[in-house]
Amino acid sequence: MEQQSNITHKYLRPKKKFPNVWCPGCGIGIAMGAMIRAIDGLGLQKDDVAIVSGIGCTARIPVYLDFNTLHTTHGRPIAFATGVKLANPKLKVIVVSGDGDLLAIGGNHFIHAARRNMDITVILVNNYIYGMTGGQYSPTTPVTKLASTAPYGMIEQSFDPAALAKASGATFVARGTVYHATQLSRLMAQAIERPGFSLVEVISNCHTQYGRMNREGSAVKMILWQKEHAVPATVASKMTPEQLEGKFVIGVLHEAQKPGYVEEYQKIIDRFRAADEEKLGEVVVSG
Ligand SMILES: Cc1ncc(C[n+]2csc(CCOP(=O)(O)OP(=O)(O)O)c2C)c(N)n1
Repeated sequence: MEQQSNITHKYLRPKKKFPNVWCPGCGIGIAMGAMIRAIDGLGLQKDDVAIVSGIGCTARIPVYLDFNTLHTTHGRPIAFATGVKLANPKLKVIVVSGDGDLLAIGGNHFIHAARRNMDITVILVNNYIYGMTGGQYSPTTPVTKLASTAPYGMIEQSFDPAALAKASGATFVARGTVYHATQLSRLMAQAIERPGFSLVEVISNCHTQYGRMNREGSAVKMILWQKEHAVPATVASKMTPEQLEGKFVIGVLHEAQKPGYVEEYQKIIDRFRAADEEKLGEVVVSG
């Protein structure tokens, strides 16, 4: 069997872009590795996959990857990904995005793509902050936590991205962490494999911005926090809301069967093609 590091290197563009922009210990590298292993495990060819991002630390992922890639504008990866998928439905289209990119400036695209059950996979690296631009708060920054734009503590309630995706119509929703990297890869593979709109939320660490301001310690300490606070979905289903207080659930959180957008769109195309062919037949007969 191929060594995991070889698998990862097979999909990187090393000469072009390395060294990378991420801080040492950043969870984004683990999330990227998990995604690469998921794609490799599914046996997809590089040309069968398109990875699309907006702007931010997480959004740098496609820059390093040797697939079809698009590094677009802030908040707009889902709009670009939708276009790519409709232009070439055979592609597996994956969006990688941060909590600011996906849920603040890009929030509307997110809910509507989920509502449409657009056939794309969204991998959200949730580090609870705008990492790249100086630690401003995002829609997932927890109440009371500090950010450069919340120096007295966050007073806004935060989004639960998984619950938001489910409520908006997503047909596969999962959550993992960069600590549980093997499980994360499995969840990503499940999401990529199935049609419809899928979300994998990845709980990650930004120790340089969020961690420093909130005195949460080193990268290692923040990643161990994930281990201590994550509860598998199977265990959580037997726990009371009180027991789950302060914890978060990992695993598959929601699955549903609904027609995907691409399938429905194709049905319209097929209907009009069939009608056109019928008309052409009439012209030939009457002529
Ligand atoms: C239209 C626009 N507004 C603002 C910015 C500045 N900007 C770039 S990245 C970013 C936030 C990124 O945060 P997040 O998506 O959480 O990603 P992270 O860096 O934490 O991975 C912002 C506000 C921009 N590039 N374009």
